[in-house]
Amino acid sequence: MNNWDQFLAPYKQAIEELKIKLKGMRRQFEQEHTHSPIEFVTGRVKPVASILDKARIKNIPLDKLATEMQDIAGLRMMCQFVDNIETVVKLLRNRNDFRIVEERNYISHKKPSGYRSYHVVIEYPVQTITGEKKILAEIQIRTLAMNFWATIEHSLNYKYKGQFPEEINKRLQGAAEAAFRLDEEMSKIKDEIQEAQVYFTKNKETGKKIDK
Ligand code: 0O2
Ligand code: 0O2
Repeated sequence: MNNWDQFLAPYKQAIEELKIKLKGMRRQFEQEHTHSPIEFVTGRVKPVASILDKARIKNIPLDKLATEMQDIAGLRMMCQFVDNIETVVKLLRNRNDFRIVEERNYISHKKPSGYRSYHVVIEYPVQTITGEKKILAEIQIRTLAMNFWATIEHSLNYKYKGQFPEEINKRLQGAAEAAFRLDEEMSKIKDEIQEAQVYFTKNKETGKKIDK
């Protein structure tokens, strides 16, 4: 096992465990036949090349990665509606299996790029054969619309290395505004949507054909 494998092993374990735990929250809502504020959960360990890039850009010494790079382990919880985000954050605050060390609200304070999301940084204890190891992980909570925008912007960022041509920049700002309005519109018809989803789930369970 090389040094990176050794360093990243507890992060990998944390991601596996946390994915099961956070997906479990969604399953519990489903079992109770209540609308889940969580649509889906993803998780990843940051690739070594991205860790090195970020360390260089942010001047983080490699021996300080564990304390200064908070998103080596990263999870995302996607929600349908903006007000689900607060519900999810409260659920996270109530858990006893990790400690929240920081919260960053990029929804009330969106980034200049147009990025919106709620970030919760946690300290998570991983049990290893040599004892407990506490690692930092970042949970990003966002709506499907916020996720769509961030995913597209992230790929463009990769291509242009943050130096967007003016035209692309304008389009991205416009798209961020459109994603914001989409969230607003969906919130306005939330009750209608959730009623339809209950109807759909019930019919799926009973295997009945849905008449239009
Ligand atoms: P299901 O039944 O599809 O909901 P892995 O690393 O492969 O072991 P995982 O969780 O399979 O773990 O992969 P990852 O990449 O962390 O998460 C992908 C999960 O997010 C998958 O669910 C996808 O279906 C779900 N997903 C991704 N994009 C979307 C999306 O746009 N909408 C919805 N509804 N789900 C999405 P699962 O866990 O395979 O289960
Ligand atoms: P990845 O794995 O490529 O997504 P900074 O990096 O300076 O923005 P910091 O202190 O690391 O900030 O923490 P922050 O901003 O809370 O979290 C950084 C992560 O948030 C990024 O990780 C992205 O996932 C996401 N993010 C922040 N700003 C933007 C943005 O403008 N556009 C998009 N698409 N995502 C953003 P990385 O490092 O990019 O890693």
